[in-house]
Amino acid sequence: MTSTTSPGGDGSTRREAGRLTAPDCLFCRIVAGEVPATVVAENEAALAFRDLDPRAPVHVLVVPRDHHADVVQLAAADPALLAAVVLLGDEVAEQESGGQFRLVFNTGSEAGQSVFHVHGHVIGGTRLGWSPA
Ligand code: DGP
Repeated sequence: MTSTTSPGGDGSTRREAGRLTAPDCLFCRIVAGEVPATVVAENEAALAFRDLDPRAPVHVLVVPRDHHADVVQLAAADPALLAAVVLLGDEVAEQESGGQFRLVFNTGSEAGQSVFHVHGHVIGGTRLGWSPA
């Protein structure tokens, strides 16, 4: 069943088959299997797949299956889902990076966010320097 309510508080979201989705959202399309991605871990709530443009030996994106534009909107709307995203990131890091990792949520275009479906960058597999700029 499809409804046009916007329980995420974002006028562009829709609930489809029990999931919050947004039209034309790239990561919603990856979650739906419409756009291919290399999935490395998943559960009921979230999906982890390799970044197309890796910046480190381990660079995986963790996303909630539901559409929320950024990490602040996700934290406000569904804190348990944010925790599920973080824990899936930890699972990926345990598999691929000895359990040590950086988790980055770019928030806003000035901060480097280019896809407005919240995603954490799980970065690791090497000793990381600190160079946010
Ligand atoms: P951000 O700039 O923080 O919004 O990160 C978006 C990331 O998404 C960026 O590192 C590249 C990645 N990306 C963009 N398009 C695709 C895609 O189609 N597939 C995959 N796997 N990653 C993508």
